[in-house]
Amino acid sequence: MNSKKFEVAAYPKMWEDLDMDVARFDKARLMLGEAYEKLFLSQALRPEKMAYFDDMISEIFGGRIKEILTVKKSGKPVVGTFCVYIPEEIVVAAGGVCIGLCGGSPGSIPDAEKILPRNICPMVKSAYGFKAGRICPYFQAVDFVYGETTCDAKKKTWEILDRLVPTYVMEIPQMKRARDRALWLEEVKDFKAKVEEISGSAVSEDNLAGAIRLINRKRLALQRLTKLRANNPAPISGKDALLIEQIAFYDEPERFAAKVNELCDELEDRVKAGKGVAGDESPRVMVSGTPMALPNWKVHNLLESAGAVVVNEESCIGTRYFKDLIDEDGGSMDEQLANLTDRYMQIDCSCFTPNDERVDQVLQEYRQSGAQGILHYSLQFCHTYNIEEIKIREACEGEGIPYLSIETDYSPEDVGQLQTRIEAFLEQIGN
Ligand code: BJ8
Repeated sequence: MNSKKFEVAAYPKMWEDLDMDVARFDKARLMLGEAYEKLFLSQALRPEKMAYFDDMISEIFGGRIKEILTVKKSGKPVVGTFCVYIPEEIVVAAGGVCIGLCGGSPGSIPDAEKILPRNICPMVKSAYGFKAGRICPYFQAVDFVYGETTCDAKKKTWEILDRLVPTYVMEIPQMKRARDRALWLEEVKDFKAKVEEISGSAVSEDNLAGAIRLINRKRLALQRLTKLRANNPAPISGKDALLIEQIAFYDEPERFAAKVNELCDELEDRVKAGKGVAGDESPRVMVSGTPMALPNWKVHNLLESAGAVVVNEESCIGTRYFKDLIDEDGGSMDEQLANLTDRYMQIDCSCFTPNDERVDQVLQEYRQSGAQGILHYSLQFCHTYNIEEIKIREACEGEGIPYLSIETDYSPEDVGQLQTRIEAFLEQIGN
């Protein structure tokens, strides 16, 4: 156990320059530090190489922002996104930074509810509230936000968000026919044009090829981490793995991939030594469903506090983000954009209909992860995941997989009730 007092570093002058509500944000900073210390640093048998990711959290509102502002000052684009459909390779090819903006905190929801309806997804409200309340330095640093038309809550919120920060919208098809792929390719080209407009120069074939290789390396490192989690005893906790998957959306990709690989080297040694974070009799759970944006650690914390170990996240902050790579063989710009489009069309978000490949993917990841049960996680008011849950449940019943479905938000109100249900579920796994 790490006895060092953990703190998220403060950069009040920089926050002021970013036109933030500094006094309010500073309280959030202190709360994040306390929560992190309690949930993460108190874990037993943590891998030593988690130190880098602890530092990333410590500098989440400072060091990384400075790096991003340096890129911005050089005239390169800084793009905020909310969905894994936005092709970060194009931003990286332009020398810019692509930031997955957060929407995982209850603290910003009251700001959103001043204007948005209460009965929409907490992730959308949280994200909007961060901008409305001026309490996220990343939001303040971006040149523009690129939204998408995946779900109704998001696509209508972008119209309102545009009043606060330039917000462009990419149309994501809802089916996967040839004509949908053609539409998507055109949207990718428009996105590239927007990024080029901000950076003032065209993305070259060589730069795009380099960016594709780089982001593939990042996804490969995350794939390696996921494979290591399949060992029993699990060499890393689900909480730490989720944290790394969350950091993937805002860290510098080259460095991030290298650090994940260093961690994986350590985990490989642990596996060889039969060393894990929990005993090999601990119930192994796979979580599937809606993304858990930083700092949403609620369900992983409940599961692992109850003695389970989470071994997989079938989610966009999880395998849906990194299971597919872009073919690196493309030479011309057209070939590369076609390869990129093909890769992104494989994302099995519930906004697609039909989306049966997700059901197959869940079963495949269940088998590969060595999990003993699946917890389906749906954010409140997320209609597509909530309804698709029916098919996931039926598939699990068909395969005899222990299964629990929960629908929740970010508030602590249902924690007691969830705890009871989770404990019963873990007992079922244990029998
Ligand atoms: S590709 S999962 S990141 S859309 S949970 S905001 S769908 S109401 S997050 Fe997502 Fe892209 Fe799909 Fe992935 Fe709406 Fe549902 Fe909220 Fe959601």
